Amino acid sequence: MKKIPLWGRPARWVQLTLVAALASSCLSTVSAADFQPRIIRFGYGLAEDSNQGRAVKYFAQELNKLSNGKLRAKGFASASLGNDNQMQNALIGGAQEMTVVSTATLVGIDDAFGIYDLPFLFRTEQEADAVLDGNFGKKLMTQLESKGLVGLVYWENGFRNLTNSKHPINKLEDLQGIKLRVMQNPVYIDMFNSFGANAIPLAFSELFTALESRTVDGQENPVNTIQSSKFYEVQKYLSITKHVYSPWIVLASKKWWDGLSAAEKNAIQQAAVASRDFERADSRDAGNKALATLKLKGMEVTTLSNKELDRMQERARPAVVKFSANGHADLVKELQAEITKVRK
Ligand code: TK8
Repeated sequence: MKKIPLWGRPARWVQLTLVAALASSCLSTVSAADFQPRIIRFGYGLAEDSNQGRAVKYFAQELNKLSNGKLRAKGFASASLGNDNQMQNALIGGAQEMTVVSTATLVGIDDAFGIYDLPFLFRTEQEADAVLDGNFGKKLMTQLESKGLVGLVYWENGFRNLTNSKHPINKLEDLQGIKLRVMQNPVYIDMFNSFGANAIPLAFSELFTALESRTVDGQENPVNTIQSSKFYEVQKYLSITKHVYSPWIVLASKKWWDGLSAAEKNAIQQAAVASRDFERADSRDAGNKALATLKLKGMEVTTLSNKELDRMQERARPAVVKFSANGHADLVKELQAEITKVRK
């Protein structure tokens, strides 16, 4: 039977508008039912005015939009909820909802996370993005669930460089006897000891004071962090070594996550992906400017030659061999194969 319209066939744009209006009203009904008002405590180690702080803020804004204002992430900067390890444990226990930490500091929970710290692994940020966002990075993230953590995305901490207060470092031998703070991770300890430095593991939250009081002579971190943590106030020499590409990982408490609705989980995932893209672009942009700023602040910058970097890589080989031998040989091979694939 032929339908007789009550009025003339509506113009195409009217049809489209009606469909859009209907769709959005459905969406908002769904979200009203599926989102509970929640405050999400999102702790992080760096200053509010850092690439980390800006990305946490961006995440909070995105999540706010995606949940119609129901899910409110509140950032806690400068390790005010605890250092990386303490926050991981707070997430596992359910006392805190979210954090972003260096993957390197996860080794106490899953020692496979030492893999990203093997020296001179990635050559470019793009290689790192492809491996971290691909199957390899996802697999490692998934492993964390059995430990009580949900990995959401990787952000960029960045290529790490050396600073110290003693003298310029132009070659491997210049590191001899330098008391160098490293992250609490055996790969770093082995690596810097093999370079001849005296590696001292310490939480990031204690680092500025340790440098200021000269408990340690130096440290290593990306230029963005050297700037946002004001290390230029207590460190004179910066050496561009890019010895490790260091990822950050955004984590949620599994205990908390399991109690969320599908819509809430979905919104958090989506906001996390958006924050990842924002953070990487922002970090790279800030990184390009940071070196000039650090020079203006009085730092003396040296860039190590490729020959010296090759020597460092060679010298650090035992750290790689040891990590492999500690039950990670297959994982190392798998990662090397991934990198080769990405490089082609
Ligand atoms: C911040 C740390 C920092 C890391 C370090 O909490 O400890 O040196 O590079 O970014 O995770």
